[in-house]
Amino acid sequence: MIKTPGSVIESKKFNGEPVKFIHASDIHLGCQQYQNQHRADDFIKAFKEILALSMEHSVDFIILGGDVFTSLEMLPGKLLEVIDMLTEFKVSTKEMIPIIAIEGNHDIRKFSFGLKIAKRGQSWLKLISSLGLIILLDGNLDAPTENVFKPYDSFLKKGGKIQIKNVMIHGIRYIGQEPVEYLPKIKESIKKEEGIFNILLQHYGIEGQMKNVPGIRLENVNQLKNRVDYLALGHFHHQFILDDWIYNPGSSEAASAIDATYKRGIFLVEISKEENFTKNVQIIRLNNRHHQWEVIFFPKHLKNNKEFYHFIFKKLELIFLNRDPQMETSIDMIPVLYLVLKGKKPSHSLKINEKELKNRIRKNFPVLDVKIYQKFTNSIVKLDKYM
Ligand SMILES: [Mn+2]
Repeated sequence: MIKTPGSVIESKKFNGEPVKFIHASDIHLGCQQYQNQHRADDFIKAFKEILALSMEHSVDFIILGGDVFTSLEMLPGKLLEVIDMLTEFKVSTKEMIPIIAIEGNHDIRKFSFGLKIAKRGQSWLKLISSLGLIILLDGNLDAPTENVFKPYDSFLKKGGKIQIKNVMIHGIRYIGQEPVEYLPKIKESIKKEEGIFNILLQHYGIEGQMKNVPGIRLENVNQLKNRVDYLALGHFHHQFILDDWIYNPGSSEAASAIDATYKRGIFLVEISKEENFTKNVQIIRLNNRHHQWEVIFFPKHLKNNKEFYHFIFKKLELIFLNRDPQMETSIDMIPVLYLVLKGKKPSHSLKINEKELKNRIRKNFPVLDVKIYQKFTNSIVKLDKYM
């Protein structure tokens, strides 16, 4: 069977053969965390792992729920790495695993280089879609309902839906954090066809799944339920599954220190049909760099720099005493260290130079980078809620 991304693959009924796909989101390619080059590579590495898993499990397609790129600013070398990786994937899979994506708020940011963009909508995803490396879906909400989800045209590289085996994937780019007003139209535009499993790819969260982050209320999104078999979300970096039909995998790499504490990963989904469709959803945790949180408690006021460094280094030596010897040999194995300083604040004469402290720790211990949180009891900074 000849199958090119973009073509509508033959529509035969499920004959017991299941359809498999990977649902990932929020890869944030181009993220330059802590201005650390190796950290930037971690995001590309996470994408690479998703591609490798898709081959290992022989999936039929991959869906990405937006925020594939973190911003419009990206170094040419990094973009080339992404293009080379996708080209190699396309060749080695003989184009049998199409990657289907939508644009998230980060992909189509309002600002670039600190300036507001006059014409919003440019994205790196559009660029790699025009190179034929991914299928970018974007339903047109301004069109009449029958034309919102036009079948993907692989020549024009445009469309709102694509059918792979008996799965119809619909997608619309980011349209706001709470796009409730569009839901009735989206519902009307999705056809429920006998023997077809409907996926809707969207970039928003569900209210209550992350504290203080806006999202759609579950009761509102429920109106889509009789048209959509699998609502594939992106946006919230925290993983959640609701009522066995709403799925959000979370970010692929930790795009912030808080992300590192969330449950995140990807979904490997298998759909089969006997009487009705059955879904088997497996949660896969990606092999991300380790994020190590350590707390050092100061039982008394330390008076000078020498005492301060001596105290911290003695504690760190204990912490890293039983480290995996592999850590020393591979830059991929060493963690990002989040160091929380608690207890009695060192006396005023001692000024903590965080930059110097970080550099000295990096020089002496197997850590990729260090983030320091000063949470002394008499400091005015409030304790983080997740500590
Ligand atoms: Mn995101």
